[in-house]
Amino acid sequence: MKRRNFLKGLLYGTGGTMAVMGGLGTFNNLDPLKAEAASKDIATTVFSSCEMCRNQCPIAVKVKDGKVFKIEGHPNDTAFGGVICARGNAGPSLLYDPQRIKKPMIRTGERGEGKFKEVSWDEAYTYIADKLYKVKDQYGGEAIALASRKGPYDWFFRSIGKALGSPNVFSHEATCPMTRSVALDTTFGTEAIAADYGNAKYLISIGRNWFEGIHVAQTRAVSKALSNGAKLVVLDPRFSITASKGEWLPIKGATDLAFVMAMANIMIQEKLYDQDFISQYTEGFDKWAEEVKDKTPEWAEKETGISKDKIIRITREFAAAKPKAILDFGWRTAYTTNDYQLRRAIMIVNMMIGNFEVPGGYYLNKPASVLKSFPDQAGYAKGLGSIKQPSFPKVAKGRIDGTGVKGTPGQIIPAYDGAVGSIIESILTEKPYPIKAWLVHRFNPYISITGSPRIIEAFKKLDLLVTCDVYMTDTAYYSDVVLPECTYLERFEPIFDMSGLTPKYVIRQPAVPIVYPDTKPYWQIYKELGEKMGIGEYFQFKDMEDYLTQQLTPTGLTLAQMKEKGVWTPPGMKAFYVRANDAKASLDNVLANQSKKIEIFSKEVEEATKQGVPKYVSHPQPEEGKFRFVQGKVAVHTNAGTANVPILNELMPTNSLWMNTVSCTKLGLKDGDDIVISSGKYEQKGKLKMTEGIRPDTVFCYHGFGRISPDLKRAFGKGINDNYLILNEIGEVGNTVTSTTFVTVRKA
Ligand SMILES: Nc1nc2c(c(=O)[nH]1)N[C@H]1C(S)=C(S)[C@@H](COP(=O)(O)OP(=O)(O)OC[C@H]3O[C@@H](n4cnc5c(=O)[nH]c(N)nc54)[C@H](O)[C@@H]3O)O[C@H]1N2
Ligand SMILES: Nc1nc2c(c(=O)[nH]1)N[C@H]1C(S)=C(S)[C@@H](COP(=O)(O)OP(=O)(O)OC[C@H]3O[C@@H](n4cnc5c(=O)[nH]c(N)nc54)[C@H](O)[C@@H]3O)O[C@H]1N2
Ligand code: SF4
Ligand SMILES: [Mo]
Repeated sequence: MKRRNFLKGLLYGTGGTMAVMGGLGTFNNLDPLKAEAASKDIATTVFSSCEMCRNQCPIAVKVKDGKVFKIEGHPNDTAFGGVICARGNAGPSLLYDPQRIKKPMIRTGERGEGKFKEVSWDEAYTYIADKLYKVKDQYGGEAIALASRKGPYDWFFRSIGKALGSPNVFSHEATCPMTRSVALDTTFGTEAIAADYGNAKYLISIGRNWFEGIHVAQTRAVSKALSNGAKLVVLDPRFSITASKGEWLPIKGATDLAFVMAMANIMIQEKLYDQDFISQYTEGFDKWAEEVKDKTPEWAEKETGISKDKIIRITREFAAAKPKAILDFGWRTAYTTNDYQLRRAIMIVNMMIGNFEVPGGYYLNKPASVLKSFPDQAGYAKGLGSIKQPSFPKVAKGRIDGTGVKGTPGQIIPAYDGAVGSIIESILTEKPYPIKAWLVHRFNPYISITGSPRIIEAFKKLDLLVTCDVYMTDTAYYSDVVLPECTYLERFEPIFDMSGLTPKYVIRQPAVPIVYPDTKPYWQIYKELGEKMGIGEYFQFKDMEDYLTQQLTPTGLTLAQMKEKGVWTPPGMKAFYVRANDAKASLDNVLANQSKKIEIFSKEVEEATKQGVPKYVSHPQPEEGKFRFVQGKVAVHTNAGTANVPILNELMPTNSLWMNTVSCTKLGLKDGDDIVISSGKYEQKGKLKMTEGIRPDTVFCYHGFGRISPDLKRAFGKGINDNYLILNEIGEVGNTVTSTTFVTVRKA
């Protein structure tokens, strides 16, 4: 394909491929021309940030006659280039959806029966407060768990649990990038490391699917690299949209570590690595060299199904492009129980080409707090303030997942995130002690954590389940109290620190007044609940404008400036890489490890996992008649979030199970057949998609479907819920495990 057509295809979707970025209208009739015509006489533009997924891209919201009619990318943000993705475009469709939850509700029937009564906010708060204090009195504060998708609401939401003496506060991270974060943390002493895709000349993706698992700035950066001639190699058992842009290697699932170790083996054999970098900045390389000594390309060919010649060629190409080459560290990194060791090995191979703190490699994010340590840059540092809070009561017991404070020997999972799946285990097994109340914010465990049937069992055992969401989700449907939040287009949120190569602050502010008068923003919900519970001292701000002002004061920026600009970066400051002009520059201000070295061998990890350097573990492969079941993102939906959003539901109302043509023929199945997928223990019905674009031993579906809440009227009962089939396993660093379940498939 010619480069220009290729790029056009990328932005607007090639034949058969759904639009990846931009271009979609936002009225229910999906007519871009109408939206364009309306934009000619706009009344106002409000700068804010998107929340159709957690990337929080800066946006320009077009408002006319008090209604949002269109959302565009923020025109002045270079990384995002003034564009948003299809989901971001669909914001107004969520905002005005009559199926949003509009009033607080308390369950009246049996759990899962769907009988609720509408109540006032005061009744809802009183009910929650009474039940929480009952649980606390009977079982202790530790019997209360809180889980949310990691985000700006954490401070407010978590304050409730911490004030009640609960150590069991969780983010969703164990279902997403946990293995990568812990790998970065244990190698570099910080997880705040990012990749400079835009300047890279060679990119290898290990399942990272930039064109469906979208982050607008990253997807654009990869597009930029490709249009500048960079080579892309994609290891994925499935032909993803990303694979279609480069050389596809249909690797056997769960064997990526063999490929990565073989790369290291070849680079050492052929002396292709950067010996100066390794000796100046790293420790433990010898132990790694020993570990990969027998991980030859011949061996890796048997494990991965990729020919040794290809592994050798790609390794040579990768090393030749050093340091502007990136072996990508992934995003949703929850494939196997030892995915963590894979992510460590990936970063070690990257460091072998010295692609750190140089353009086209990896770099430390540079927020104000980091800039302060670089004398040349300190002038640009303007750190955000935090809001005063009295100290929380001491907790009586340790966390249910056993995670402790970082730095404790044997302890590598960040306690801020924890292993969210352990909530379900604790409810069901009462080990190490039972969780009796669960507060859920902006998170849908039923769809998002593996083992959905067990999750329902767990819900049923609780004394209290509270969900705060914008929809009556599957988890909300099983809750005792449902709290309706207003959407991101109707609320303020804390200033968001989005620093990358330069510091960057982004605001979220209401574009329009609250649409459904009985919905509220989270900051108000948790402040009011706190006050009702007698723990109001943890919420020391009048309203969000006061909160934002407290945050901004130390920076010298005003709220009025942020409201007007939407995004702030230090004027005149250039992106800086510590080693850009000096390959031997000190990394002492970058590495946060005590050793101030990049730890290829880690004592801490040796103690925690017995793998001071990553070791290979061979995972079983499916026997004849069974298939490895893998999943992924689709460009027009977000995780568990958007299946019911009108426009996005219209674009893609359901998912299907991808199976290779050869396997379909063997089983006597054809495209579009109604099928039953079985993991032995659990079954899901679905439709079959016959394709050449997947390994014959693997099946795939897009995540986020198979919804059981009838109040999601558009999405209810459509498609396959992957997590219903996936057998629950918890990985080495508390991660969920989503690529090691085998299934059989038959005609329905
Ligand atoms: N449009 C859109 N964009 C999103 C999201 C969304 O829901 N929709 N979600 C956001 C979030 S939360 C995240 S975490 C990111 C996720 O971004 P990515 O991690 O890039 O996205 P996934 O689609 O989950 O990637 C999974 C890919 O890995 C492959 N895979 C499965 N098992 C294996 C294996 O063992 N080895 C290899 N090599 N490949 C395997 C699957 O076939 C699939 O193509 O996307 C973000 N952006
Ligand atoms: N098998 C399998 N499991 C997976 C994945 C997979 O690919 N395969 N993907 C994993 C990944 S990468 C992730 S990140 C997780 C994501 O898991 P979740 O965090 O559960 O998913 P989200 O789509 O982010 O949406 C969470 C909820 O937020 C709600 N929401 C949206 N806006 C608002 C708001 O303004 N306020 C409130 N209160 N709620 C709001 C949505 O309605 C939705 O119910 O799932 C993980 N689970
Ligand atoms: S990636 Fe798309 S949905 Fe996510 S925040 Fe950005 S524009 Fe919104
Ligand atoms: Mo994620």
